[in-house]
Amino acid sequence: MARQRKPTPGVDAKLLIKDAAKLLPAPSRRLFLRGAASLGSLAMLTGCDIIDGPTAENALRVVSRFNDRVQAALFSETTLAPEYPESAITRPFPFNGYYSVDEAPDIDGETYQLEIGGLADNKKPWTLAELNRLPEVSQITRHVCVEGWSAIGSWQGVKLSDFLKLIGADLTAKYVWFQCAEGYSNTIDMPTALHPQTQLTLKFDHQTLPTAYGFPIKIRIPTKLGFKNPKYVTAMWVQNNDAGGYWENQGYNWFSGL
Ligand SMILES: Nc1nc2c(c(=O)[nH]1)N[C@H]1C(S)=C(S)[C@@H](COP(=O)(O)O)O[C@H]1N2
Ligand SMILES: [Mo]
Repeated sequence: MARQRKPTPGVDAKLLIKDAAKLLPAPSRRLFLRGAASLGSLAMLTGCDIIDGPTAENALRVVSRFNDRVQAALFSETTLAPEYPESAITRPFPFNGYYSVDEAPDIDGETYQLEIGGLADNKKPWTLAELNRLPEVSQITRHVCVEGWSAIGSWQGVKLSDFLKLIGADLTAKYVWFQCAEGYSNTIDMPTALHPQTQLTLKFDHQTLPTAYGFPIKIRIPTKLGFKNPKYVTAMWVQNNDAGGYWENQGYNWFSGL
């Protein structure tokens, strides 16, 4: 016998179930929708009695955290994002930010320095000239934005795992946190930071990264949604605490893998 549940004020159970299903990773979503899609089964799946939360938003956050755990478990350092030929590059590549392109940060490349902090042996700041002398890697991959568009771009830069080793970062630390010039920020987990396609990007299509796409530095992570790819990066911290990020703090999935 199904246990009767008192409705939570402000929560439309049907809508909540629909939203929650959208957040679930595909295999569990199919199972969930095929079976009795109910708040009860959602609670069983997530291990949390979500309707005890005061708001639907809280409930969705619980599902989202569950999703993060599942995705983090599925994430593999050896699974590569697809790469594409030059002819597939989207031109012009779209700009996106929480402001218009003419309000994008205008950083002076001559005086710029990338600040290093946290659990790293060598915290010497890096100039662009120094970064540009490091061995270059290149990728043509798809960028996927939660706002409903995707585009294929060409990015060049330094393999982030090589850079982390170079600065003597503690590779057993849990997170890498990025601070951006205009206040945006982002935290990624260490396995993602060490993924072979995660790049400290200095160029777009073999040219200096244009202002629109994050000059002087973007962190390109083709295994993650667009908002986990910080632009205008000014500081990088290796740390064990999760400093969150611009969208994550507003309830978006932390892991946001593809
Ligand atoms: N500093 C900073 N980084 C950011 C953003 C931003 O607003 N500021 N937007 C994110 C989002 S939501 C997307 S989709 C991509 C867009 O990158 P693009 O302008 O190169 O397409 O940047 C991500 N990184
Ligand atoms: Mo995005």
